[in-house]
Amino acid sequence: MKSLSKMVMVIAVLLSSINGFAQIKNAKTETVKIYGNCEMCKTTIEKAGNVKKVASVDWNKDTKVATLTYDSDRTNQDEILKRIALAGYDNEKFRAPDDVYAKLAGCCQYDRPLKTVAKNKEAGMDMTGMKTEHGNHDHSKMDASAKMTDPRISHR
Ligand SMILES: [Cu+2]
Repeated sequence: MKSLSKMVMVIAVLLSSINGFAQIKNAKTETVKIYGNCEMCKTTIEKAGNVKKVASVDWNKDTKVATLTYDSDRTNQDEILKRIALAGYDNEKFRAPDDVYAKLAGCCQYDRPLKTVAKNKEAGMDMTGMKTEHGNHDHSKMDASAKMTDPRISHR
């Protein structure tokens, strides 16, 4: 039994160091949709989202899905997605400022999600999503993210 639990621990440590999450405490992992095209987008998205020991972003350019791993005591999904939107990338929660999007390299100017589609289809989904999120929200975190609010990005 003793050697088995030791082995389990060793495997756990190995896995976490491979993923680079070893330094993130209170780690929470979520997957979110972030629009983008290529390897360059991946670099920009991940650089914008990553904060050493606090948040780690791994974006897949084929599926356009990012895996966020973050210290849930020190940050939240909104803060990470806001930074990514400010770097020019639309995502599930925030729309990037038009001027930042316009400055992306030509190959990186992904097809933006249509506003009308967002209204007809996603708006209903977002509403329910926001409601549940609101219910679970811890007020200290809400205040922290409110400070970061950039007038150029709109909450979808
Ligand atoms: Cu790109």
